[in-house]
Amino acid sequence: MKIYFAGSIRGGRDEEENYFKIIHYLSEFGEVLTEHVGHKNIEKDETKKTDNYIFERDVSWLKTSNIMVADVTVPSLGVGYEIGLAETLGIPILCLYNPKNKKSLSAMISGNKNLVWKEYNSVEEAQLLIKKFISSI
Ligand code: 6K6
Repeated sequence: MKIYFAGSIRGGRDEEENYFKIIHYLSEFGEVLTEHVGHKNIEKDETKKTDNYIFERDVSWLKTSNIMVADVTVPSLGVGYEIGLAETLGIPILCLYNPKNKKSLSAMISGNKNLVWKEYNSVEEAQLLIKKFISSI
């Protein structure tokens, strides 16, 4: 199974450690195409690539993915775009939202019946939600 993990990059890296742990867990279920989203040095590694290269690469990965898991705790234009594209492509989407940041979740996510969104307060909770989501599809 190919898994597309989406998480904020230029939107802010506050949740970077959680991304890393969630990606590590997801890799038990299949290949996480975007494992670099959890890397500490993504800003250094990926800035060697052009924005157009990153866009084309990520969109082509998304098109081959079987599921998307998006951490929507930190608002990100890129993550929002990827969720919209995954919806259009009919890819099952799980959005994980940690309310600790006190940034309200966009109604474009919480009001969208074509995706599943869940709150989590710990990585262990996120893992359970992922397990349930994967066994439901
Ligand atoms: C890092 C720092 C500055 O530029 C970079 C390199 N950029 C990216 N590298 C890899 N994936 C990216 C990059 N920018 C956006 N993405 C994709 O969009 C990822 O798949 C993320 O899920 C999402 C993040 O979007 P922003 O708007 O928060 O950057």
